[in-house]
Amino acid sequence: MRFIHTADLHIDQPFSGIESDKAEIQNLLKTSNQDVLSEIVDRCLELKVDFLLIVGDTFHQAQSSIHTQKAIMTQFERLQQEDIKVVLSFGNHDYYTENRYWFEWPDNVILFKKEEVQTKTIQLKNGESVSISGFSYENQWINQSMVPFYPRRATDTTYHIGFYHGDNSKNYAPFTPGELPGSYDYWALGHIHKSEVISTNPVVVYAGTPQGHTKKENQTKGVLLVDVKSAGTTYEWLEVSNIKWHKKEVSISEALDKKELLSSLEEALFIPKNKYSLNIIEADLVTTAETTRLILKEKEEIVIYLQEQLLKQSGNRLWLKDLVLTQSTSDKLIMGFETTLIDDLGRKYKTEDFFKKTVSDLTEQTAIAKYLSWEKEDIAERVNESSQLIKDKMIFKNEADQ
Ligand SMILES: [Mn+2]
Repeated sequence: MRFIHTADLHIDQPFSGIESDKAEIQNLLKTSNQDVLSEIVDRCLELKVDFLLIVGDTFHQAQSSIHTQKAIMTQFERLQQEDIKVVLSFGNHDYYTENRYWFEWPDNVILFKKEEVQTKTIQLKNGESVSISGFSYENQWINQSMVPFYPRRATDTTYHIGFYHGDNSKNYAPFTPGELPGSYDYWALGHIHKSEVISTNPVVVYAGTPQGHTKKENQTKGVLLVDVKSAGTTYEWLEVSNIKWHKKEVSISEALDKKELLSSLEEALFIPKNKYSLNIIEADLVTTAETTRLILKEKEEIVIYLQEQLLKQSGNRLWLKDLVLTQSTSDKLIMGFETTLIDDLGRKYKTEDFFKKTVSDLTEQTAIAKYLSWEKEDIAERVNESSQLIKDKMIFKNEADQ
């Protein structure tokens, strides 16, 4: 038995943080989500899978548009023509309500519509069969674990797989993957957008979203191609995304003049041609205090300039989302003495007489004095806090080359 497992397509979710008014980019963003689904369907056809399993949140909104619904139905019809089934459940984003759909689902689509664990059976072309257990959301939240409702492994089908859309927080059918029946051949998880293999025996996997929509969603691996045989379950990731989010660290440690700086940045941010239609870059620039000051003065203009240059050089494949400035630690004040000196000074200030003499400028002012009085313990505490503050702000001789 062979199938593809995906989840959390969020097919009508916009991409956050891309403000280009270029028509090419606008068009790409408009069609990108649907291209991802089309790519998944291409893979199903190529690899001749038995079915495509989608574990919730196919739509970003409970009320999806006619346009999006039609696009999805069209893709599912492509699978129907090759007699490939689609097993679809609904998550917390696209929780199921019957009257929201404008079209009949094609006959090859097996829907889980109920907020209760159900088991459906598929007869495979090679004579084998599979039981599939899982549930959908009919509300935005499910506040109880659904784990207790999963049946024992079926004895009347060759295989048994389960799916679960949720996590361990209180609104999303709270569970931990370790509680799921271990006798199933595969557990297809949805809801968490980061792709993650939770366990290999049994195989329990969060597919993650196949297409990231925000800068945080840069750890997605695609969809899973799963093969289940009597000898066991194997899987591999298939990358299907169009738009790739990158977090790129760029370091410029030498002092550069303005002209050199711009060309160095252009060079450092460039990503050679790859399979993605668009690469979104969030750059973290680590540089000297001087360069940081130089860039900060005209940051907005610099970013706009770099965006234009990168688009042009890459043939509209690169989009600089932001340039975050981090000052390198080499600019921290390096002291010519060691931390022990601070401790020595601290001991001196902790003696009551010395401390009181030091703060006498304050305590001798009558308006202030009535609010200030220090017990011995207070003094020690103040001095310790101050010493720590100094240690945090500076780099000392004994730490400088660490
Ligand atoms: Mn979800």
